[in-house]
Amino acid sequence: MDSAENPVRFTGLKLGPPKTVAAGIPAVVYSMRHILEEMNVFRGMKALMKLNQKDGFDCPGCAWPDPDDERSGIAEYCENGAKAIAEEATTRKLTPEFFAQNSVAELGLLTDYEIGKKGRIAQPMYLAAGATHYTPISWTAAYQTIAGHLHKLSSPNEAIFYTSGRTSNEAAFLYQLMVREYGTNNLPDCSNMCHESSGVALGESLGIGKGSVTLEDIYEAEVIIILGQNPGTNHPRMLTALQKAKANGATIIAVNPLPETGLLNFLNPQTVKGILNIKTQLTDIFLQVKINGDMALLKALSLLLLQEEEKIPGSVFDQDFIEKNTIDYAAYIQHLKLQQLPQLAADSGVPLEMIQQAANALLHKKKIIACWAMGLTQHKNAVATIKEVVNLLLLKGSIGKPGAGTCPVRGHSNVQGDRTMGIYEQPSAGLLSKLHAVYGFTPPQAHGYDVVKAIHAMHRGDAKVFMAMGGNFLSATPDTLFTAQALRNCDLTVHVSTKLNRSHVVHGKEALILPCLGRSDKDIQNGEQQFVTCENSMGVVQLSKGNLHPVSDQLKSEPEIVCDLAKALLGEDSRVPWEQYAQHYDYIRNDIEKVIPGFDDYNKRVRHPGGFYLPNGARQGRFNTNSGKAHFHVADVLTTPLAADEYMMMTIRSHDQFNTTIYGLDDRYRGVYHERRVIFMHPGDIAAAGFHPGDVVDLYNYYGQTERVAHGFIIVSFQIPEKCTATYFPETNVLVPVDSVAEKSNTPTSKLVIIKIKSSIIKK
Ligand SMILES: Nc1nc2c(c(=O)[nH]1)N[C@H]1C(S)=C(S)[C@@H](COP(=O)(O)OP(=O)(O)OC[C@H]3O[C@@H](n4cnc5c(=O)[nH]c(N)nc54)[C@H](O)[C@@H]3O)O[C@H]1N2
Ligand SMILES: Nc1nc2c(c(=O)[nH]1)N[C@H]1C(S)=C(S)[C@@H](COP(=O)(O)OP(=O)(O)OC[C@H]3O[C@@H](n4cnc5c(=O)[nH]c(N)nc54)[C@H](O)[C@@H]3O)O[C@H]1N2
Ligand SMILES: [Mo]
Repeated sequence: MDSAENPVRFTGLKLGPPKTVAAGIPAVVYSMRHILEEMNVFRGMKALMKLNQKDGFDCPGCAWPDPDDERSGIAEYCENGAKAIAEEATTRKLTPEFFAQNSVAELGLLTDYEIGKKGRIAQPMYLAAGATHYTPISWTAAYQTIAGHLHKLSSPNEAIFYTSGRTSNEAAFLYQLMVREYGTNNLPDCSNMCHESSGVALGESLGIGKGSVTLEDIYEAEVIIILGQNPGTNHPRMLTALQKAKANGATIIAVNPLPETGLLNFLNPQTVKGILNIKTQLTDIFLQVKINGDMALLKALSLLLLQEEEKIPGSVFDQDFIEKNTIDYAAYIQHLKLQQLPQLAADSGVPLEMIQQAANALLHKKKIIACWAMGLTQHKNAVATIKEVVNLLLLKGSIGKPGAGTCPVRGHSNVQGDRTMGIYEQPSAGLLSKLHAVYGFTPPQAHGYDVVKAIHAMHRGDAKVFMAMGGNFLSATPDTLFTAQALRNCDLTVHVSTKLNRSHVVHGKEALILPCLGRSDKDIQNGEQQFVTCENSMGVVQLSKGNLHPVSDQLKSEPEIVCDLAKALLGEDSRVPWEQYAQHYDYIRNDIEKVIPGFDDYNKRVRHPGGFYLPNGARQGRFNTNSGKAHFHVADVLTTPLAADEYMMMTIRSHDQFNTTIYGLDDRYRGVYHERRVIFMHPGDIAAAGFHPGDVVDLYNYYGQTERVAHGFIIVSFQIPEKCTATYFPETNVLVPVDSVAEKSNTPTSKLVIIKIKSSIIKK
């Protein structure tokens, strides 16, 4: 088996009933268990006390915002935030002896779970050409190695600079600055695999690639529609906000192929009611769509509303808003009228009566919020579907007013900030001319590679150096074996990382691992403690200041690493004051303010407890599109024809992981314990195919005449629609074809992979 793949090793599946309530006391117990496995009580409590506090650090978990007003003094975090901290603040570390004892080939035999548990990387490590083991290297020699390789390239466009979404604003700004002064826009990021479709759709529809709502809006909303998102696991603090909305009378509609526990009921562990076991029912209407049935469902909702509107014009739609603020309404209505309700219901997988019930809930409401995540963004027609969400909001005038709007719930804690700072392979002309005006160098104009294009470029041999500011490129990207070959083709791969991961063991001819401080670590430069800043999912910029003693004195902060590398790479000719930036981060922020709109008075405003909101046109009802109006968009429903032995597979997160970081082997809410190699199937499908729950199967994909196979998955019978299946990411990324991407956003279609399921040769 290729070391790029997770080895097939069964860990002993146990099944229980799926949970009906999320959070509550068990969540508190589980989070403490994870913390105590990794560090002593004192260090654990020290970290948790500062998590998401106004003078503390931003949770490295998700990008859900913190309340503007009161924050719980001791616990403004969730179970999975605590796990993220346990993972990062662990006192285990990887010494040079560890790397001397374990060859790269041996490390490749570990599962992602085992790799992650090894601890923090404690010193820079180098893998020489042809070597079997990583050996320690000085920081200076590491920078010289990278600079040497980059200078040898025949064009800066032969290098790729990836970013994952934990990188702070300061580090991200410096990184894109270094990369552009060096001469390329090859800045792919995790966003390309995540909310890129949201950015494209919202940009074209509403003139801003970000969501429009604030937390206050959530509290005020009359109806909240949650599509393709599992907040109980991935954004647990959102449940508190939804609970508040419910208390204010909101109706919640959940659209998902799975009855996710977090969407159903919630016990808030931070309230007396929660501790006394008094649960809040969150979802009022659950619409169990088929995978990618959302577009048909949304059209059915709009059509049902249209039928009522036509009976009494102005009673359902906000005609005033439509008239003043939108274009292409007539074309959209004409298109809607051509749709057939029974067909839409069939395509969505939801009975028409249920859709009618949801339409009734929307009928006379004007304050509607739509929240979504990967269940919408990672499909071939993702951009069109998200535009369809916007169409529905526009019909109701539910945008640019309190209690209403768009809420793409971001993933990584600073993924939105990284983009704001210019981490983008398609920079705007505005950004480039600002960089020129402020620094005096001429940035490259040609667009660079996104993630999928970067994989192809390395595979073809057109790109030869790969550097990553965080993340786990190999495991996060599609088509694992293809991507592995792409990385192996490189002359040099470099990772700035906190923890060991599979991308370190699937490497270029030479490889470097540069260990950096994490969010929870204390960052001291020039004798003074520094803070960095992050932007959350709702456009609030806040400071983040770690408070733990780093596990090794050889760790450097990301901003310092970029400054030092830039000096080695760009030398005396650089127009950027790298030396000064590394002295104190206020200098970086002073210059960010000159380049990036919305950051006036940055250093002052970000020191204000709770930070500040970035400007957001759509929030104020201004649409910065080419027409100056919000756009209705017309697109047809996309169906996926399947042969009798084919199924749709979505790749999802378990409750015990953060992307490719595996905290544990349980998926508690779904009732799956101690095993990740499972495939969720409908009981009828299991029987029809002649399988039994517990059987071990291999999964195949044949996109583009290439056979892709993932061996060894145990069938779990689950309440999932027929012909739909689910497996965990990243184990099944081998099956996601690199060329199966969303139109316009180029995001891999990780939520719809066509598979065949066959009995496995592997035994449990
Ligand atoms: N603890 C924890 N927190 C995280 C992360 C983590 O891994 N662990 N990851 C972070 C990141 S980077 C991100 S992007 C977010 C991800 O947050 P989510 O998007 O919630 O993550 P996924 O597990 O990919 O879940 C997608 C959800 O969409 C549903 N779904 C799949 N296909 C469809 C479809 O076609 N239609 C509909 N309506 N639903 C569908 C799935 O059943 C599942 O409930 O979370 C962030 N927060
Ligand atoms: N099949 C499938 N594939 C997917 C998805 C899916 O749903 N299905 N989801 C996609 C999504 S939404 C995303 S966002 C991507 C995620 O892609 P990535 O962001 O590339 O992956 P992560 O697993 O979040 O990266 C984890 C690594 O980041 C490093 N790290 C952690 N904290 C820090 C830090 O503070 N600084 C630095 N420098 N490094 C740090 C650690 O070494 C850790 O091993 O995966 C995508 N891939
Ligand atoms: Mo993400």
